[in-house]
Amino acid sequence: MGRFSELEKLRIETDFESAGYAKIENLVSAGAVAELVAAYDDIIEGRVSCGEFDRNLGGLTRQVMMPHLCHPAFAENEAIRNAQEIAGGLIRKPGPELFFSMLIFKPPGHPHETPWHQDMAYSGKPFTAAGSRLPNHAVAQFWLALNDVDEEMGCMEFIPGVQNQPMPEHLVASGKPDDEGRLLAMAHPSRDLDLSRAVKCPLKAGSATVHGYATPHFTGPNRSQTSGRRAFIFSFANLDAFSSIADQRGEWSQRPQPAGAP
Ligand SMILES: O=C(O)CCC(=O)C(=O)O
Repeated sequence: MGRFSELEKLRIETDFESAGYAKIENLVSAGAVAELVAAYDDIIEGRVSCGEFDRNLGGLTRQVMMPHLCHPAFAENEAIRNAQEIAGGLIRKPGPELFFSMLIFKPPGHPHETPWHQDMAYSGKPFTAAGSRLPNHAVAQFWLALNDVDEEMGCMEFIPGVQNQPMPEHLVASGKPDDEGRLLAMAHPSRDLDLSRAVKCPLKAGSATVHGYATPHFTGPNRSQTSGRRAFIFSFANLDAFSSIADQRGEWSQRPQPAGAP
């Protein structure tokens, strides 16, 4: 017996397809949250070193890339196992393997937002050209809250239903354009998105959102003065969805580029 009923899987797939993202209550148990928090804090507090994978996104926000390479708790765990049950349906490919993972940590009082962007913008360097199209189901990216996260702490926000439109213009918001850790942002979010339709997704610890490669999203600063915002983010990719449009992608590589992709 898996984590998800057939009905719940169908609801998540339907939301992902129509809105570009879905919310998943209790992706993992409290026990799994406690194990992941302990591992997370080992890295964030410096007891376990991730070397050059531990950096600041755009020079601003702590981002640890591929934490499974430095801490075994992130390589195999309940979050990945449970997400795997539904990821195949989301990316339309059975038996998906983990593609990419990262931690994005916003300590108490962290002043920086993660600006509106689509993850597919990171496929090109410095960013994918405006007007490009990639199927939203090319990637399913899970954003797991490891503590309660509300709007004040910088929860995920999405614009639903625009994931099949051509990609709006992005720019390098911060960092060097050729750096893997550059931070990208939509150039004209209030012109290209209807921000009044933004849906905020506060989450309890252990719950998650999952969004596709072309779904616009944003997180605000962490205004809490007491709680850090711990997000464990990981994705599954349908590489066929990339190769099927390879000839339209100019200089893009055959493989989606996860590095830096928040
Ligand atoms: O956690 C954040 O601040 C941003 C996360 C994000 O952009 C993503 O998961 O794609």
